[in-house]
This record gives sequence, structure tokens and C-alpha cells, in this order.
Amino acid sequence: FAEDGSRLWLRYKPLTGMQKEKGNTFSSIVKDERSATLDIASGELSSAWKELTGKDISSATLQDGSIVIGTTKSKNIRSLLTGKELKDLTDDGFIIRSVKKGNRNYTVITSAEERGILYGVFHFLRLVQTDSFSDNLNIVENPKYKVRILNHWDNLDRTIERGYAGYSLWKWDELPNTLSPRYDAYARANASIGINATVLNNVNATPEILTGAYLAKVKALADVFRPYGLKVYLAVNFSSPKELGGLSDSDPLNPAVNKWWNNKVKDIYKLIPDFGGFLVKANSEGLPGPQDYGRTHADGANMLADALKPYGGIVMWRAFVYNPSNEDRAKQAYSEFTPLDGQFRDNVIIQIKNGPVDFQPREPFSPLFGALRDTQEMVEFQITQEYLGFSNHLVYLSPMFKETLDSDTYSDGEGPTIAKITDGTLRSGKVTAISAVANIGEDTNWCGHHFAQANWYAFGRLAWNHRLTSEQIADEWIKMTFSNNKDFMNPVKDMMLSSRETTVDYMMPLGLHHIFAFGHHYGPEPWGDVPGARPDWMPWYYHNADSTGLGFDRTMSGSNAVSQYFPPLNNIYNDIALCPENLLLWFHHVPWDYRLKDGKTLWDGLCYKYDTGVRQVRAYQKLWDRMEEYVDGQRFREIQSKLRVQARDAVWWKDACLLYFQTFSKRPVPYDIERPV
Ligand code: GCW
Repeated sequence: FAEDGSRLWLRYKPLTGMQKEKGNTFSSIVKDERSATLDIASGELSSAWKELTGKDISSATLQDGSIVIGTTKSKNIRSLLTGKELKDLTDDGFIIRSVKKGNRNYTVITSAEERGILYGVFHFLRLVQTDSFSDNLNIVENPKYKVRILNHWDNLDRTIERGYAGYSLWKWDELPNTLSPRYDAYARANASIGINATVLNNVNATPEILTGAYLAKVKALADVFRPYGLKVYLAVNFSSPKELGGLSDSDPLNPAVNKWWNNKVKDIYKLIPDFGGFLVKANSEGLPGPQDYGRTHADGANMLADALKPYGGIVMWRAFVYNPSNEDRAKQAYSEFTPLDGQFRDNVIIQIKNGPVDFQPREPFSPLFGALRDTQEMVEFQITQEYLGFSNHLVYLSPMFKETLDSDTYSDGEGPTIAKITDGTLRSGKVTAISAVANIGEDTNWCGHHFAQANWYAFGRLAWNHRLTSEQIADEWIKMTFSNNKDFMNPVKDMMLSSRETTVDYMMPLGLHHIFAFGHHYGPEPWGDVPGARPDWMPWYYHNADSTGLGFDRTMSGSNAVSQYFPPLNNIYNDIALCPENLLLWFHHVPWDYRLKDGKTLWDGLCYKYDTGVRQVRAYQKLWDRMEEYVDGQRFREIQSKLRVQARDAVWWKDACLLYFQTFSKRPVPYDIERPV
């Protein structure tokens, strides 16, 4: 086995004992349809089986022990499963079933769509990898979201905005003629976790991506990805008609602009008949958009949607908009988008970051979720750890993703969680989607940190089924990626599951946010101030430390951001006694002597939180040191050295933040925590 992490979770360790005996009962892979996707599915099965059991099962004869794969139209499948059984399938869903016919046993893997067969095959292999397969399987799985999409913030010069795993995988200069083997490997990894869509380029998009030369490169990638069920989407710059087409403007109500987009879209579909659509960041952080011409987000999105409509394409229009103004940044997206509710076409979906500010270690959910009643909404998560220690810190993000998905918005009384609002359970949208900013780059291990692979994995698994628990996902991932030895599994799982809270503790506990160093967002800089710069990019804007206390007053007597939440949340967040303590400083400016629930003052509580974070990382180091015997040397050492960096950084965060805030609190650090130096 490669020890460099390049194989991700797709490791097929030789089976032993009972498992091996079970593995040996599978005898051949049978399919009666022909396609590139089916070839990938059967190829994966046979090469996996070779590694798992040493046995060649590539023969295609139908016999006892055959694995029969095919779409629901396949003759074999029709002879083994009834039409009624197949009716349970939707979209890319699959059935894996052990079927007895005569005195033969078969394992059937089927789906209405070809790509669903791939998902079924990978699911089946996952069962084998995690010790949970048998000859008595009866599984029906349908995905919760139709579009499960990665957003790459990859620039055309191969740098990646907020990317910490090397340069972009896309070698634009070599495309379309030379195809890196990693394009296949990337598509295969996504297929293994059900991801079926990808935006190749940065949302801070350059018009150049829509030139003929680049579209030919995009087509080459789309051709590689297609058999893996992975559809290509592009981020587009709203000014493209003007910048690229030489038009006098890019006004969405200008017929010449409409025509330009219609032609461009037509050209794209000529090259890529299954092209997915556009992702747009408009009128945000200096990017152009419809407001430049006095038009609305709906005008802009609808123009693109109309161009894409005849081909089945969609527009993912981002709600990440804010400007320097007197209005609290956390309120702006809601203020801008709620008046437009109901005005978007049915192939537009509004892509909303999980929180109202920007991927902070902890934010409340964005109040836009549930507030747009007649507009389709999707979540944007960030897998790349822009605000979570880059690829140096071990932070398992599934608990954070689930915190958002499981949040009750109370949009219609109790119950409408963000998962239910976005997956079509409560609102019957045509499009359902979920997205995340990728953490993937050219690094051999794909993600920079071996444990960061778990976050790519977790996003895919949750996009498929958001009901999975973070623990289940960690469990699968550890078994597949490292070992299923309990003495390794259990402690490592505990470390993963607590790691996000640990990071919140040593970076920004109690609802603190955005006190990062300006620009790169790696370390702490709560004191940061750039004279003349935008206030909403300065840490003091968010922490508001002064001699009376700490935190952003978003109550009714402050910015009143609380009013954007449905009752009872607005009242809960507004009331310092009811506000969840982990969001206290998000919603309140709290006196230094305010008593927290455990009786400590705010100042002391803050000190202990930072200290807990540091202690936890040190505990992770000790825990990992004990794991040497279960892991290959290379990954063991690389993780060990990353944990060393994380521990150093945690101390840095604690010392920097406490020393700085102490200049306002003027209180001593409690005697039993490590003194800041
Ligand atoms: O938080 C900001 C990031 C930018 C990013 C932006 C966005 C792609 O710091 O790098 O730009 O969010 O999401 O558009």
C-alpha cells in the first residue's frame, strides 16, 4: 500500500479469516449492458477483489456467487428483481440485494442511472472495507440532494484561492491535449462518495474561462469526468459580455447582452452536452453584477437561467454579498435577498454560506435559510480550512456541517431544519443541491493533511445522506483509510469528533469571530488595524473589545440582527440569559464580570476556554504518539509533525488573544492556566 495518502480511503486491504472466506464466495462480475461507466464499475470491483482476496473475479459467466450489475433496464436485473422492488429508486439511488435463484446466490447492484451503479459498487466495497458485508444484503439508498457539488476556487494560473494543498489539479497549459492521470483519480474519488458535480474555477471568476480556448480545455476535463457521473459547471464573471464580447455593458436587460449569453451557452453545450450550469458571485467583494446597472440579483440570475434553460442547465447564484455600510455585515445578505423572494426562475438556486458572515469556526446559521419561501436554497460549506488552520490543523468538519444542517430555522413553527428546507422535504423545488469549497490540490495526499481527506469524504457522505452521524462517517473513514483495529479506531474517532470544538476553543470561543490576521486568515490578530481600510475587514469590527466588555451587540438594542431569525430564535438570541453560550459574543456585548452558566466571569471563562483548547491539542499529540504501531511510518510521522504545528499555533492563539483582550479587561489570568508568554 502506498503510504503517501494518495489512495485516500480507497484502500483494499487483504481480507483475513472469516472475512476472507466470505470474500471468496464471490465468483464473477456479470453485466449485460455496455458503457464506459459500467466498465469503470466492473473494473473497480475486479481490481478491488484482487487486492482483497487475491482472486480474479473478472470472468463474466453467470454462476453461483456472481455480482450482477446493471441498470434497471438490464435483462439480468429484470430477471432477478421485480418491477415493484425497482420502484423504490429515485435519481442516482441504488439497490444492493442478495438474491437466491434456484440453488445459486447472486449479489445484485442496480440503479436507474448508470452513475448510480457506480455508487452502488462503491457502497458495496465500503461494506467490505469496513467489515460489514454479508451474503444477505438488502440495501436501498437514494440521495438526499440531486446536485452534490464541489466548488474549486482554482485560478487559471493554477493558484488556488484559500487552497492549502498545492497548486490546482487542472493543468490548463497542458489541456486539452495532455490528460493527467489524476483527472481520472479525482473523478473516481468523487464517485466513491456520490459527488456528481464540480465547479472547476474560482467564484472570483475571470471572463477568460469562457473563451473558445478555455472551453476546449473544459470539454477535455468533462469528457474524462463523464463516465464517473461527474458533471462540470463553471463560475462566470458577470461582466463577460463586456470584457470578452466587447459589448458596451453587461446589463442583464440589454438585448445584446442576452444574445451574447445565449450564444455562449449554445457554444458550451455544443462542446459539453451535459454541462451543468453556472455559479455566480456578483456584486460581492468588488465583483461586477447586475446592480452595476441598477438591476437586481433576480434580473441577473434570470437572464443566465433563461439562456441555460433549453439545455437543462441551472444557475447557482451566491448570497455572499456585503458592502462597507452602516448595516451590520451579518444582516446584509438577508436584507438584499428577502425582497426578491419569488422572483427567481425555477432553474435558479440561491447558494448560501452556512453562516451569515464567512465560514468562521462557529457561526449561527444564516437567517436566509427558511426566509426565502418561494426561492430554492442550497448550502455552501467550506471544506478548505481558510479559517481553521489551513492544512496544518486536524479539524474534522462533519460536526460543523451537521450543526448547520440540523439547525431548526422555525420558519413554519418547530421542525424546518436547514436539511429539510434544502433537500426538498418541506419545499418542493425542482433543483435540490448542496455545495462545498474543495480542499483538494496537487499534493500527493490531495488535501495537505491526511486527516483533511476526512472532510472531503464527510461532505460527500452527508450530501448523499445528511442523516448519517458524524460518528458513523468517522468510523467508516478511519476503517477505510487507516485501520479497523479498535485500539486505533476508538481513540482516533474521539479525537476527530472533538477536534472542531477544540479548535473553536483555542481560536474563537464563546461566539467570538473574525479576529484573524488580515488577508491570509491563518493566525490571530485581534488588534489588527489598517488605517483607512474597510472597517468590515477589521477585527475590532467583530470583537468590539472595550473596558466594559467584549462581543458584538446584535440584539434589538444593537444591530438587531436577531430580528432576522424566526421566533422563538429571535427572542432566544436577543436575551443574554437564553442565548446559547457558544454564540454569546456573536449576539451580545458582554461585561467582563458577567457570570457564565458555570459561575465563572466572562473573563475567566474566556481564559479557561483558550486553555482547554491548548490542552486538548496536547492530548491529541499524546494520543497520536500511542498509535505508531497501527499506522505506516510515513503517515504516522507526517501527522505527528502537523500536530506539533497545531499545538504551537494553539498556544499562539491563546497567548495572543488573552494578552490583547487583557488590555481591556484589566483582569488577571486565573492562576491555574498556563501563563501567556
Ligand atoms: O471569505 C472570503 C474569502 C475569499 C472568497 C470569498 C467568497 C472566493 O476570504 O477568498 O473569495 O470569501 O466566498 O467569495
